[in-house]
Amino acid sequence: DDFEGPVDLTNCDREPIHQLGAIQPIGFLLVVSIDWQVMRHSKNVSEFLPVEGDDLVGTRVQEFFSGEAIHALRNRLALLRGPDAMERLFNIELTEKVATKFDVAVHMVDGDIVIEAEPAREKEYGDATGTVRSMVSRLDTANSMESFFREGARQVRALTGFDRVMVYKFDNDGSGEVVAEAVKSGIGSFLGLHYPASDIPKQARELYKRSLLRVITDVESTPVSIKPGRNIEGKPLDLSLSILRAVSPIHIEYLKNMGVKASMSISLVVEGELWGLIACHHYSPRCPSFERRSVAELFGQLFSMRIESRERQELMELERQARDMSDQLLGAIATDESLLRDPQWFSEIITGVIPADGVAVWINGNYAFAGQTPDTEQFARIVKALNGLAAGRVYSTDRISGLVDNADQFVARAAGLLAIPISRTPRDYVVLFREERIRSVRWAGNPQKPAEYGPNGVRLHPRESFAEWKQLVEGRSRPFTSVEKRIAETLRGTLIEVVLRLADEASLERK
Ligand code: BLA
Repeated sequence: DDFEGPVDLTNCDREPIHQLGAIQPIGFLLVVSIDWQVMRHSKNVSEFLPVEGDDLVGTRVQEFFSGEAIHALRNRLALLRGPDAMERLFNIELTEKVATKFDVAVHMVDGDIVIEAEPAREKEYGDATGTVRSMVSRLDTANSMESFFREGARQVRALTGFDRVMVYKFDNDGSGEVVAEAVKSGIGSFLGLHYPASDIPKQARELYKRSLLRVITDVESTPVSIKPGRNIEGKPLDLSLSILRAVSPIHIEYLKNMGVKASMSISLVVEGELWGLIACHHYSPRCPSFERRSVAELFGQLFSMRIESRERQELMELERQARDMSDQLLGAIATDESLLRDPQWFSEIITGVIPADGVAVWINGNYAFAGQTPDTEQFARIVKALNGLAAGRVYSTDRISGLVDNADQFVARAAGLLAIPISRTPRDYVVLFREERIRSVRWAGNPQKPAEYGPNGVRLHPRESFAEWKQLVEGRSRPFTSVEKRIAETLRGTLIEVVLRLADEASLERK
């Protein structure tokens, strides 16, 4: 799976970001065999430890680590469990020969030990678990999803001091939205902004599920290479779990174009999937200590667990509301069947559970509209198209233009729909419409400024990537979710029952 040739914007997904053969200069890296012989190392070890010469390959670690340090490392290695395990040691002495203490991470790759060390700050936490516990307890006081996300961003900003901390949530299509932000005053807000899926390529997302925190301390710093680049088997070092991993030059350019000097992101993994990131920006170089990053990472894990349980609760609440709505509909129509033709009434009841901008009802060849909908002629074409689809199921689309011609006449008002067939033949419908998703969004860059070209082309400018997102979502509404479709399906059952009963009653009356 070797990747040859230059990376450009068409093969981004293939850039081997875990094999770039370099680390950031904030620390050093050693790969040692299980008998503690150096197999590879970053070229900067001599900046941290008094070593002889600059080629350490083949030497024994005992020559520059103290016996106690090796003992401590061995003990930690014995604790490693599972394929992606890492152990951490904070504030330890690696050799008596220097006064500096180090924060150290150890993990295994292909049977070798990877040791990464960076100078420790003076002990920052008397009690790191206490810090995390109080951060989390603040989260639990939030009484809405929105304030929960905001509190999460605030806590991470208080912990790490980044200028901007965002909760970035992925959509089904991989694009994302800044759903919460804690930001230094006076630098503008990214809240509510959307970015296309390509801003975070596929392999990066895969990697972020395994390795939960990455920091880029200074976009101007020169990466330090690891030598040899390829071992005797010709393999580059797999840096997937490395805490010092140098970052893709493409992404560095993206950050520079955004004016960002340092960044950090913490993975939010919910039910085994990358749900989003806590993304942090700083407008000057910034390097939180490894210990502080570890606290942030643990906080991210607990935050993710709370997202999971809050989302589950939200779902249960929605399902309860859906049942209430069904009961309400049944009861009301039973006493006043004219309600069945009242879109205003439908709209008030249904959109509380399935948000929509307009509702149309089509019964016995009669239309009725409420809110933002296509007009009569347009709706007739839509109904015709719906009749051509598989019968007897709820149907939804976020792009009506894929269903009927000339939809551009009304997409701004109604770009997506969810149709609930409520009778067999002739088919009657209740249709929910959603407007086009592009709203006026605030943007941090200056849209009047001409696009800037960097070595990797124009698209890396965040403004360009926004333009790309805009293109992708043009003519589309916010999609109807699977939960919403399920609720609509239940509702369909209820409505069909009522419609059939009314039809029976009507035919009895005629007899
Ligand atoms: C990685 N892209 C990332 C990361 C983020 C973003 C958060 C994780 C690394 C980090 O912490 O900085 C994107 N950052 C954003 C977004 C916001 C933000 C959307 O703050 C919104 C506010 N990027 C591109 C294109 C390519 C690309 C077109 O825009 C590829 C052609 C690549 N992004 C790219 C790569 C990485 C990345 C390769 C991985 C970097 C790494 O971990 O080595």
